[in-house]
Amino acid sequence: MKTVFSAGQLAHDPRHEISDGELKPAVEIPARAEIVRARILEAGMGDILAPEEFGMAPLARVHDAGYLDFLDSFWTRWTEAGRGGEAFPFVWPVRGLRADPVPDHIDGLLGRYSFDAGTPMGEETFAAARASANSALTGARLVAGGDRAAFALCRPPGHHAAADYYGGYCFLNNAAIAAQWLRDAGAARVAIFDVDYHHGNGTQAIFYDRSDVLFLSVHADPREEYPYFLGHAEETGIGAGEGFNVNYPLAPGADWGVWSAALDAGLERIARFAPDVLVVSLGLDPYEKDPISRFRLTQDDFTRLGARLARAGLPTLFVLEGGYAVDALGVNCVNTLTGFEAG
Ligand code: OKP
Ligand code: ZN
Repeated sequence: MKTVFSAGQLAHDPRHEISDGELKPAVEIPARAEIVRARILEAGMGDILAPEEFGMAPLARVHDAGYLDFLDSFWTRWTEAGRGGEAFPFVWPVRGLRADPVPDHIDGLLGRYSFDAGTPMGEETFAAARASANSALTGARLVAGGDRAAFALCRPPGHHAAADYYGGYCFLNNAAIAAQWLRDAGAARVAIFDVDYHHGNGTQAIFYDRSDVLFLSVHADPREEYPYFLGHAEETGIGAGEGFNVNYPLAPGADWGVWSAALDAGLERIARFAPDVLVVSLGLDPYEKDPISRFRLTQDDFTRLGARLARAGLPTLFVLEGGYAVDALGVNCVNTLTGFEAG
């Protein structure tokens, strides 16, 4: 299958993140994309294409206009306030405070348009996030044009970003933008299956009231894990979307036996939904040696994952999400994709 990736995605190159009460080295780094790219070439998996430029319109189908303005003007506002380097929010409009009116000051804007303090943002962040979204959109166009599958090598990732907030290393929701583009290109129903270790709170929120996009997620129980405030089993959708959101929270420590049972349940739900296209939010952090995660998938389990996804028999767009065991990331990613191709 073809891969879509742009060197522009490397420009977001954070130094630090706030984690465990410290300023620690960032884990969502350009080396993640480089090692995946290298492994694709080494394995001879297929061509790596540069993305096409889709402009702002497909982003605005998913994200709030004020949020996109904030991302676009962030660096100007940050430097005009006398700051440089990486920005972190520190105040949020929680229960009882007002999210409107939107503040003028950059510190207020950072809180208004984020949900965590763990996500560094710098001068090149929005440009890199746009390039990442263009990779997802180009992959979507390949699949809409008849390719059985495509791989969007997206980083920064997307699944924690909602219509009007960033967080979890995510700024633009690549999978959601691609799914909406596929709908607009004529797909009646799109399923998004999120297999990242962390719940895809942003994607869930974007499609929560809709029956045309089915969202499913297998992830660590939010009682125990980030993002803590979404991803419980009882979240099944609202209004027209009731029954079209499916969460499979698992206790930390889940191995392939436990994990693949949830995967199979999700695939059965997808079969009943009968989508035109499947979008896979491909997080590789369920890996047993991932430094920030606590599931136990092995390198061979990712091959099995790809093969099971292939059995759904659907045109499939893979969108990279998390995965922080950098040395193993290329193998785990390509195992999934070649497992799909062989399956
Ligand atoms: C993004 B993705 C651990 C800090 C964890 C947030 C994790 C974001 C994961 N001490 N910070 O879903 O892989
Ligand atoms: Zn993750």
